[in-house]
Amino acid sequence: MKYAIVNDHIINREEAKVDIEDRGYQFGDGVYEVIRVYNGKMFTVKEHMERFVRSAESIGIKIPYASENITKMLEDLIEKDNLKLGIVYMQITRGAAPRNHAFPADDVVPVITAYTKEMPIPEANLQSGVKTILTEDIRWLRCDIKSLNLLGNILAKQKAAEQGCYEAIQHRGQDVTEGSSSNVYIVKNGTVITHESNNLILKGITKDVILKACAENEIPVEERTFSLEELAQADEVFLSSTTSEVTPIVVIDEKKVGTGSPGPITKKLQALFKQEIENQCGII
Ligand code: DCS
Repeated sequence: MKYAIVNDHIINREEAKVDIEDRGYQFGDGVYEVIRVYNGKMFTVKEHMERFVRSAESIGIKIPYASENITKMLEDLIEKDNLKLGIVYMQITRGAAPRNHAFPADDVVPVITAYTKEMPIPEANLQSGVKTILTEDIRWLRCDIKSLNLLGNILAKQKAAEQGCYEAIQHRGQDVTEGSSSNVYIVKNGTVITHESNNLILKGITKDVILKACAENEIPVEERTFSLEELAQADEVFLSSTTSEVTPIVVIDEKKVGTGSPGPITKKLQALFKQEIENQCGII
């Protein structure tokens, strides 16, 4: 889109430049968020801002602006770009300093950047479901931090893409963790099962919305590690993320999940998720 945020200014997108010694560029030393925009309004923005602060704090970056001020800037950016349906991408790096692994002196100022992008609701995927592959989770042990370091994730996603699949479901040995950019769930005998939010996965904001909807609608949930065997035996499988919402998974490694089409609990959760979007952002 036309504009970008760099620190506390909204500038023309073409004028936004990166210092070649920015630590985000050299080390992936920073964290990020992707926030959905429906009807020109950010969905679950408070939760995204809280996770942004938490991720930054966990790697020792102090965000130099109050969350409310950043939110206000993002709202201004969305308005200037006239974005109705899409996302905001936002990141913070530790800043630019002569290359050295250890943190630079305290006077180095973190760099925040953000921009918007139009993105439709992935209706076809929501309707029909997507194909996936399995891949070993080769990432580090702090996947709870929404780090700019995404090598493990991008290699997994690329492997999926090369096989004509939408997502890679990662596992550590026999334990399923999450997708390369999504949380993964199975449904067995009416119970929704998904990995507990610990250091091995990202605590998805979409996941929180889904689990709240389950609680409010008496859909049983188990937040625990589940195995590849349980995944193979599941009645339904789905994934969730800011951009993918609640997407049914209908194929894993070329094998059909359940009947091979989106299941009833997945569809119910899609409807509840849509309801929550409309509560926050209006009819879509
Ligand atoms: N797990 C991983 C590894 C992710 O990258 C994401 C989101 C999620 C889970 C789901 O989290 P949210 O529900 O909060 O989106 N990834 C973002 C991304 O990189 N692009 O879009 C969403």
